[in-house]
Amino acid sequence: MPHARYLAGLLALFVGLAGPAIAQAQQPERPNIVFAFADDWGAHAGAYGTKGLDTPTFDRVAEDGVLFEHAFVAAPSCTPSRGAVLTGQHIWRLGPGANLHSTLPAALPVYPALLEAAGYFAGHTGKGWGPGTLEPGGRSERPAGTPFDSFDAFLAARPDGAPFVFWFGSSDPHRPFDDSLRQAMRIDPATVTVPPYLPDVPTVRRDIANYYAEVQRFDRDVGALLERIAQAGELDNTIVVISGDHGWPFPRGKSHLYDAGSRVPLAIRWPDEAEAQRTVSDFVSLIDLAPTLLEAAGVEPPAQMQGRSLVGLLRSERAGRVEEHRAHVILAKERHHGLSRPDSAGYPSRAIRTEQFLYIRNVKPERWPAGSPRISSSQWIFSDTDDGAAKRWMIDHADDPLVRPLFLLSFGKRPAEELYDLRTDPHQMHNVAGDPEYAMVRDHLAHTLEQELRALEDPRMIGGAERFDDYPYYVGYGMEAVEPPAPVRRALRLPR
Ligand SMILES: [Ca+2]
Repeated sequence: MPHARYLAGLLALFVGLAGPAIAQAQQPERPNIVFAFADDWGAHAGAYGTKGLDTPTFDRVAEDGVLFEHAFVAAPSCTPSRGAVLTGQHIWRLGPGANLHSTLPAALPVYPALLEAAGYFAGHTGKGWGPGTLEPGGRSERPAGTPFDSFDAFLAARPDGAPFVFWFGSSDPHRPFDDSLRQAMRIDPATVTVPPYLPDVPTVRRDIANYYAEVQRFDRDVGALLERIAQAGELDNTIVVISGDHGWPFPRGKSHLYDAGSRVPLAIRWPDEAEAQRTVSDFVSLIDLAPTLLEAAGVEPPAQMQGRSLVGLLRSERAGRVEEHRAHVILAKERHHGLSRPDSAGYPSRAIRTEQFLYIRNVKPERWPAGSPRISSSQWIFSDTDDGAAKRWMIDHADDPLVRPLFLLSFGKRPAEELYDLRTDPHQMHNVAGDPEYAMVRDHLAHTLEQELRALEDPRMIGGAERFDDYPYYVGYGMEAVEPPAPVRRALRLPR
């Protein structure tokens, strides 16, 4: 916006001549920024029509602002997803930060620090960047801002008059789950929706209901936070963003590039700037948030940020498809759990998600996508999928003829290319990459993906990608070779 910049320049000149008293009077009040970030929350909320799940806070923020139908993470794994949000860059630009339990090199600018340098007061509670270890990356400050025990402590430490940027990091709805929370919240497993890639059995229903309970706890905690901001008289000058770091922790969800792993809720409320009651269907990536928040605060995003500011979209007053160029997102995975495969190898893959299609390129199809069935870490096999009731049930029943097709979708090997037609297959279960009818679509998407990855300087395209398997995994426990359980061995036709 050259016009705005010109005006800002004039203002700066005027301020320089006239002194700070005028500056105070002329400068528009900069908005506070609150980012409420759930851990493992897929696109499930009342506002999205999820039955049996009560999310009044998220729904209200969506109602008071903009609800995004097509919001995706950069990667379906905590550490890289959070690193991408903070830096506004794709995960392959984060060096070791592309992997789980890694580090985030100090040379990468993060939006809370940039806002802090511009006079904001920056802090966070709970889970910020991570899990990982900052020291090897040479970083001395926490990427999400100074840690505080509570929002009240953060507010009390804020210098008079400074706008604030606050990261509310929850550990909900991350596993392990707790039956008693579900019972206290009175969530009836009979009312949950079981997607067709999971077996519809009581154990899975209870597991989903337990997940709903933690989503509701997150929503309640965000509600209490917003109440505190309102009591402090700041809510009308606060941008509120609510989202999650990747999809739900179920088979074929977290750690996978399907929607179940990569699509997340997103609502943004920006009083007086973003017209309320709008549902936007543009494809947005959470890497767009960093440049958005910087621009909203009047700070120029650094050139290396690859996300594209949503400020224009937020101010547009339009609903549905708003900005033509937001027609797809790019997704990536390198290494999730570091003890899933021999030699700590990852499962590198890239994807492009358009309105109608999901196209995935698996770079190493000879590897196991959810982890090897012959390696255990902390008593888990298939470590890329978190341990839990649904996963265990599928392992125990892997060779049941009715379960085996679903088991193979979540835990079996995958071809180099996957293509899903979302018009007929919204849950992305029927790979049509080899279907001659889809050859043109497949080739077009493969070409578009490759072009974009090159333009975005992905080592998987331009060279140097071997290092992603070599970066250290900063976790103490070890891996051991195991014999797969009999149902798994039979389902996968593995020799003894
Ligand atoms: Ca997570």
